[in-house]
Amino acid sequence: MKKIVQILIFILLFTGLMACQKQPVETPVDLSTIYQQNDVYYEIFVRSFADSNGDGIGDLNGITDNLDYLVNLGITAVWLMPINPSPSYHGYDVTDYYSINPDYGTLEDFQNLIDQAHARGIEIIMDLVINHTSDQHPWFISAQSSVNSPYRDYYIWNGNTAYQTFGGGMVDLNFNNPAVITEVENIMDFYLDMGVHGFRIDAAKHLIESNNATLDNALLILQLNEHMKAKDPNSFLVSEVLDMSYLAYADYYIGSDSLFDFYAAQNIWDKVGLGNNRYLFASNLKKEYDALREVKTDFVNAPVTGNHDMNRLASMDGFNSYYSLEKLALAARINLTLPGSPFIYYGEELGMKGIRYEGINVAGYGTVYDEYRRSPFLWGTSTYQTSWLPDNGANDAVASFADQAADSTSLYNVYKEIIKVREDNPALMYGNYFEPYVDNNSNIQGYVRYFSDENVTQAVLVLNNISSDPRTVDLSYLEILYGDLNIPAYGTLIVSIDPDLIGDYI
Ligand SMILES: [Ca+2]
Ligand SMILES: [Ca+2]
Repeated sequence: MKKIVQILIFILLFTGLMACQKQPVETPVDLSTIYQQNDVYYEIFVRSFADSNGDGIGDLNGITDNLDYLVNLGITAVWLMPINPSPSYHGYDVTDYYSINPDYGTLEDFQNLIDQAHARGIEIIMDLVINHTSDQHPWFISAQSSVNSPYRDYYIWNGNTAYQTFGGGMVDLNFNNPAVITEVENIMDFYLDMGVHGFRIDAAKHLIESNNATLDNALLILQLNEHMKAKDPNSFLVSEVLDMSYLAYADYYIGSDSLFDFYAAQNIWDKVGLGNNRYLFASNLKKEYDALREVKTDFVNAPVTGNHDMNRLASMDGFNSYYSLEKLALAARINLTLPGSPFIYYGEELGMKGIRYEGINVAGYGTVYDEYRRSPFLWGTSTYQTSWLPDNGANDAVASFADQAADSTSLYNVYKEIIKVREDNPALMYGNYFEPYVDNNSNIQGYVRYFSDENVTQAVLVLNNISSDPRTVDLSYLEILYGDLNIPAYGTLIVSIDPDLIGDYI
């Protein structure tokens, strides 16, 4: 008995010491195996990421060869932008849903990528581009050739002209035809059987054009998601509803596991970047989360600071001049402490720049629009460097991965550190609890995150200094998980708080 008491005292002392060293919160089980929809995502434009065979074009084997890059950064899941054959450089107009763009590799390469990623604890989701096909897809070629084609009703006709939401030869599929839904379910099954974790539904609000489009689309996505869940209950479906108002996308939680949080993104751009109405930051987000919770209590949001359809964060007004690096770092720390599964667009961790051009000619390439929002990742070494797009000098002043990895103060290392803090603290990683800090003002914007299940209960307070002056907070009695009580300009402090005393902080 005495021996057992000694052991217990030792364990208590030992765990106390561990806590002082900011070790991960101790849990009897690996929570990531329970909450499989919570990940830290990395969005990859395959053409620009890593070239394995020297043709200058990124490919699947290049990703496989660089999975350790993702592991070292802390990434646990990847969103691959379209990888099916397509006549366009971006791939958002598919000609064959069952094979791989030859520039990117083969189905065998994709299987190998999935398997190698799984071996490192990384899941893969795919872009599911189903609002439209390419007008070069065999379905459409047949459909256009004859009103008697079995594929005629796969599309939406006005006379002999097929409806296009986006133009450019992207012809909309007809989701009033059950055969089209079956085709999509078959495509999903094909890739789920290969081991993908789920899908990102492209252009979700355009799938069905009707007077009741939001509900019609949400219910269509629900049908697809239920099909997927019957096959894999842990799978993940995130819908792209490109709107800056949460009121416009909240109802898509009817069928989606997750939605990109463009409202939070816009608040980050506006409050952190431009400094507008900073005192509203946390309260705005609370309003959004409360609205989402009314549709789906266990919503898993997908916070972002940008994606391939937007000018890169480092090129945005407010982020491209004074305190640029500090603001980019704060945007990252906010994005990675919000509820859900945060997404990082490749190159954001380096502060890469890039904007849209309205059809200018680039020597050696041709006419460009969104290409420079999706430019080659900056490895800093020739190995794996992609070069399909001529360098326009926009990133001349941006340090490469090789340089940033060696610099402990780099943006890359800010990302790496805050991702680790998120993954070590269940209050940040799981659940969607979010309440604004009681003493928020126009400089300090904080929020409490909390998580509790049968394995662990934890609460943390995240304080962001959205100002160019250092701010000192009087919380010295709390355990610091990240940062310093003297919060530098655009800095972040994360402290552990007693879950029973949350009421003192909100
Ligand atoms: Ca290649
Ligand atoms: Ca449509």
